[in-house]
Amino acid sequence: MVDVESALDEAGLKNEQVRDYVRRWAEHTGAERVEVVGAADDARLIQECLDAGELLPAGDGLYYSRSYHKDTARSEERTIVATSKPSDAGVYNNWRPSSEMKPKLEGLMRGASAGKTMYVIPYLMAPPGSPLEPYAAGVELTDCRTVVLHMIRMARVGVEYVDNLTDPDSFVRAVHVTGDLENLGQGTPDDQRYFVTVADERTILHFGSSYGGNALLGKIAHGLRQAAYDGWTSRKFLAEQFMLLGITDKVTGRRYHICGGFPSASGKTNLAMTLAPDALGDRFHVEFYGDDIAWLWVNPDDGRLYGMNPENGVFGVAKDTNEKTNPTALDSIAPGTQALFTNVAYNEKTNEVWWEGKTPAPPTDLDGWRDWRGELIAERETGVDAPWAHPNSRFTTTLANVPNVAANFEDPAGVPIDGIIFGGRTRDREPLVRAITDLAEGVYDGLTLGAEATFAADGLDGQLRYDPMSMRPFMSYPEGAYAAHWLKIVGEATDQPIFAHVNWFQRAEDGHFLWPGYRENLRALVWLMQLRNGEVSGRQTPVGIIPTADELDLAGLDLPAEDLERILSLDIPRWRQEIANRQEHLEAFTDLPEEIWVAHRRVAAALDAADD
Ligand code: GTP
Ligand code: SPV
Ligand code: MN
Repeated sequence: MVDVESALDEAGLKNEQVRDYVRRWAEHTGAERVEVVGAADDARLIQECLDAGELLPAGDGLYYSRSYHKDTARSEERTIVATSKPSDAGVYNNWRPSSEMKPKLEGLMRGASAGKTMYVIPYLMAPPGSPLEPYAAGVELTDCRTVVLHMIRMARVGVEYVDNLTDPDSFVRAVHVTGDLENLGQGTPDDQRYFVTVADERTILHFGSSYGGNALLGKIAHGLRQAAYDGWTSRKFLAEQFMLLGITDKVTGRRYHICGGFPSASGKTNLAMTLAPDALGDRFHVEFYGDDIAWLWVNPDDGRLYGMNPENGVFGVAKDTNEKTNPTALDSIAPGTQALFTNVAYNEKTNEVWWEGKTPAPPTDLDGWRDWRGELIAERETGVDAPWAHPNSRFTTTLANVPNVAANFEDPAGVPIDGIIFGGRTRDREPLVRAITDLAEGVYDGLTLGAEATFAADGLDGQLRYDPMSMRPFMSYPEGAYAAHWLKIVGEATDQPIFAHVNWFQRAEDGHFLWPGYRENLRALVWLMQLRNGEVSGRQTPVGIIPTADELDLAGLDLPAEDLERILSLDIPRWRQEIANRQEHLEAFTDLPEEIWVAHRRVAAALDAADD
């Protein structure tokens, strides 16, 4: 029997409820050792991973790992929200009774960590002192050492976060057991993996993966699914897959904060880390707060909606990250940052890493290069042009490494939100930006966010699907109640944010993007803030206010006139078709608030009345 008591004593972990939980799962999983970890253990754990071959050196203070080749993304169909209440079932949350799922997971996890170390990771998903701190503490148990290194970067980690809880029982119990990855039948009818959030017990049980959101349980399992459920049941807050950024107007001194949802792998990290385009750089400064999760609540002192990023790091898509698209991301993974790379290509002789889009063409000297699966590139058969890096390969680094991170990024007070934006990969129909000033219509717009699916989820790419508020894979309670909760929380704000829908991904018939995207996206956000201030008025359309060509600051941008015209206009017949799809999409949700239907009918009627 493993000596749990000494491990807990040695770490100074005093919380009796946490100790009970660790004891129970150490025994259940059959782990051989128990080790409590904190951020200060990082260097030692890195060295242990290097010694064991779990990490490879990727330059000074940079590390590389490969995951099992069938374990490279979130698995949506294996992800389940379980509770004791059938009324918690929604369209997207794959609800199952907890009485069915808990025994199943306990069965899979029994004895499954035999011979391994069980790491105990006490963490906090909030800046310390946040008003939402009571919902932010958790303890992940994992039998995978590289998961610990990722958690140390993505969350605030240490025993202090669970030893001083006002209610010693108010932490999320998050158990991760890797399982025998080579024998789990990933993607077959005999799939053994289960990723379950038992939301009404604040317990997360994930079995069968060591990748990303399947395994770093503070991130989306707690930070999104559990937190969304907690925010709803407490009636206090929203937890959304949103980026959060600040814009300072250096001329007027005004600061704006914008948050917003884009489905997975659709541009949150890139937008949040963006720099102003050179031509606008003298006037505007962009600050980074968060790239994947925002928790939102109303501050009763000033009646404004506030937001904060509960994470401590970035788990960013590597593909197409380069000097031009995202220079701040490159700085955040530069030598010395202790960044981790997963499933990119790796040169075993030079220790360099590469991914598609890092440079315009792959390295010409193939010597030493292996693809994400570990195969030598030089030995590929001719004609094989599979990507060197997995399309969902990632880098992991801390917020503090991002050069334009906001000075107050850890301020527990959070920041007041001026704008909420939604955007997906949509190759037609959606203009560059359309602003919405009505709350119900803004929420309606979020609920009807649609996008092409991406590689961030197993087996999906390119299909069009609705992804409400970019929360489809993270939804934990029924969509009707979710919409009502949005109306309630944001409705409590006396000074409400403006909403907008943006699209950086519209394409011409020949396939080229009509808008250059990346840093240039700031131009649409600046216009939105000017609209909120009443400095521009735009053009009212059936689906919101669109900028006129002369309102948009296009200084230094060489955009073909016909492309500009396309992204600032509406294809009305195409929009009328969309309304029929939306009707069907929304009808699937029970108890959708009447305000949302009113907004839908108003938009539909305005489109019917519009000229083609
Ligand atoms: P998750 O971490 O999966 O939630 O993704 P994300 O929403 O943070 O997406 P990210 O910013 O990492 O972008 C995903 C992909 O979209 C990357 O390959 C980017 O290069 C690409 N991308 C981001 N912004 C733009 C843009 O403005 N235009 C174009 N064309 N591509 C973009
Ligand atoms: C996403 O897929 O939206 C991510 C990566 O941010 S993961 O943590 O794997 O969910
Ligand atoms: Mn995400």
